[in-house]
Amino acid sequence: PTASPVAFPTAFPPNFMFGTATSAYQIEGAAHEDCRTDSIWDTFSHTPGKVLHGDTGDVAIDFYHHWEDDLKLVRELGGDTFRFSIGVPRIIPTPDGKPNQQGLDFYSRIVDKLLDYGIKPIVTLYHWDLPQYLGDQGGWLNRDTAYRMADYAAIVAKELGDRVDSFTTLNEPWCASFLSYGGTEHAPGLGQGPVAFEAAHHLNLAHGLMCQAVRAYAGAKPQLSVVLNLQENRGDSDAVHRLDLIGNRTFLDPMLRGYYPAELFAVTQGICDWSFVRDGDLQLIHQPIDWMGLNYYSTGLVAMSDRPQFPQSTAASVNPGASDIDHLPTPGEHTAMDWNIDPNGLYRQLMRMTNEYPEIPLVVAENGIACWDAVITDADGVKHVHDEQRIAYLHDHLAAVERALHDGADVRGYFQWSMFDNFEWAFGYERRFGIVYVDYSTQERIRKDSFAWFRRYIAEHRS
Ligand code: PNW
Repeated sequence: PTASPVAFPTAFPPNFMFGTATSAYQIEGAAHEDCRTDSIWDTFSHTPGKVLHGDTGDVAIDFYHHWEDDLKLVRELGGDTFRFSIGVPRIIPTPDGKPNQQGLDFYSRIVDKLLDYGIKPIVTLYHWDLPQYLGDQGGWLNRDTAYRMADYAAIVAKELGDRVDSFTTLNEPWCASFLSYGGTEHAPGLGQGPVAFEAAHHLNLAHGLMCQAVRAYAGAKPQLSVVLNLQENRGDSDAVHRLDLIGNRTFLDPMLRGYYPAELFAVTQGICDWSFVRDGDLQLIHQPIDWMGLNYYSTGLVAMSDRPQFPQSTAASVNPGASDIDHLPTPGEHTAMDWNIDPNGLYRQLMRMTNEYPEIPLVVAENGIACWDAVITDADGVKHVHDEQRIAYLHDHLAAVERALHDGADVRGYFQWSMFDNFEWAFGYERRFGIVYVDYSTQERIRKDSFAWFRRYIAEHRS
């Protein structure tokens, strides 16, 4: 099936949420101001060789000091919502668990300003900046981390829950477990393959406990959600099936169904005994939620190889239990991340969720593209960024969302990643995802052409 062109009238339902997304460590800077302490990403980015060019989030786009002007840009864009995350080490900077009022006040001011502007804040509670003191105790391999994060969620819900009615527990637990504990590319970069399942289980547990904490302490009836980056692959059907089991159903099934699939235990036999799953955990994880966020960027191409499935149970691997699967070069146009562009992958993913988990409303919580953006001064003497590739990408992916809506998917929102250029994790500042360009030497903000394009798109499509 193909996602474009769209041959029917606009499908976006009333109250569809258009917006953009950001996360704390990627934009804020001010790493040691107002009592903030290190997160595992501060430690990781300051470890030589981990992040491209040795970039760190120490300054980032200095949103901590530019937030008022930056939120004016958010208002100018005209979206209904703004998705941002709370920096955990600003809120609970020390192992004693005491809340830091300066940190809470920062986010409280942001919430108030957004509400002033008529923009709905969507608060992500965990976007990867685990306090280093929890990292020192094993991070997500320590079951206690889930309980500590629930305590943190309760504090945020108490402080902001009178004004914020939409909380996301976790952003992309796959990255926070498989890329971070299985592989080496994300903090803490442990690289111990199969332990990723244990980290994933503790993240699942944190999701359930955080849902309970927010529900207990926030206002009337908070909207709860979680955001996953489902591995979207094509190619050999056995390979696609196994990667879906390992990377996707490890999160989808416990969260939405209250079980781990039996096939997952079978596939991981010999590398993971799942003894970390305790009685009652699955009931805790299986909390009612209001929507499932999906972050979609690209589609992979996979095939079975001649290698054995388990060379070494402790080998670094982002896909433990899949070492016999090859990731092939993808066809077609690629982005500055070298990710291929496949809007139909977004359509397929939305329809797959609609068919297999029909009860849960969906939100495209991130979608966007890194481009080799360049600032040029046009004849008008004004600085421009002509990012036609980004405009085409957004256009085609929004068309895929429209097509999925038309075909019965219950999609409630679309968030472009990202409002601003920012710290792109292991790729530092070289890769730019923003619709607003940031000059990192002056902190000047320059609206890219895609900003004007998305602004008009929202104005024309919101109801
Ligand atoms: C997501 N991968 O990260 C995050 O939610 C954002 O913070 C990030 O900036 C954005 O996508 C763009 O990368 C991912 O390697 C990072 O599969 C890496 C992967 C997937 C998502």
